[in-house]
Amino acid sequence: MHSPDDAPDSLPRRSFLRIAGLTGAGWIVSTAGLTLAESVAGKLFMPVNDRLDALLLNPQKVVPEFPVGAIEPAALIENTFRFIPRIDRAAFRLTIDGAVNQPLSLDLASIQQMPLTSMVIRHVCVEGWAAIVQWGGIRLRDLIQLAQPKADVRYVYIQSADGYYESWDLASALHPQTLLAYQINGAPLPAKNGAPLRLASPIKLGYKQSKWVTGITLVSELPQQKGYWEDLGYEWFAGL
Ligand SMILES: Nc1nc2c(c(=O)[nH]1)N[C@H]1C(S)=C(S)[C@@H](COP(=O)(O)O)O[C@H]1N2
Ligand SMILES: [Mo]
Repeated sequence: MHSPDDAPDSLPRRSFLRIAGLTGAGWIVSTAGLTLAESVAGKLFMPVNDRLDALLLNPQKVVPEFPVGAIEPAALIENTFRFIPRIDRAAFRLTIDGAVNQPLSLDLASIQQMPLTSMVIRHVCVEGWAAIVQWGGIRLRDLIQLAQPKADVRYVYIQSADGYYESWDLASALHPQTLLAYQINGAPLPAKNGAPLRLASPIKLGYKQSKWVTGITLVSELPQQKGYWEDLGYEWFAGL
């Protein structure tokens, strides 16, 4: 009897998972015929994506964070342009597709087994209010790396369950403080704030931080429609 760990590819797979801090069999889920672990291991043998590596390895400026005591739970104003979508958590899948070598479709359990990052940052809405918030979730860069972007990828397009859409430059999406959050102020993210998954980052204005994210598409060119508020005249980059 051979366990899957006796397979010839188990050595690079296991060592890579250890390097990435992603040990644990529970994290291995099926994605388009490959297990997630196989897709991670596959990265070892893929041609190097020089531009992506440069973005990942170049230390990006980290925004100073606040102590937990500075959190302002009452200051975060819900800002929902249409409605709060109903999302069935059991059926929920986050897709990562577009110009990638390994498209992904991940359930919430798989996402929550990826390394958790927590940060206390200031959320700034263009409408003139701000709030210090603690977000917990996974780094968007970890997901993007797993999907193995092709060399011509320059933007990330984000689709939400309420019809909201956004696009980010790749460098900002790969910033170490750009999270797909599922916790707020130490508690599970409520529906009104974007459950099960929303973007959170100290480097962009609030409207860039899509709630109810369902799809992430890596693209080389931006479509005509760049973002819900951008298409109404707001700035696209919206950096802080
Ligand atoms: N899908 C979606 N994401 C969204 C919005 C929205 O209406 N729909 N509003 C944006 C705006 S303008 C802000 S300031 C923040 C507000 O997040 P909050 O409702 O959790 O405070 O979400 C952003 N993300
Ligand atoms: Mo906003």
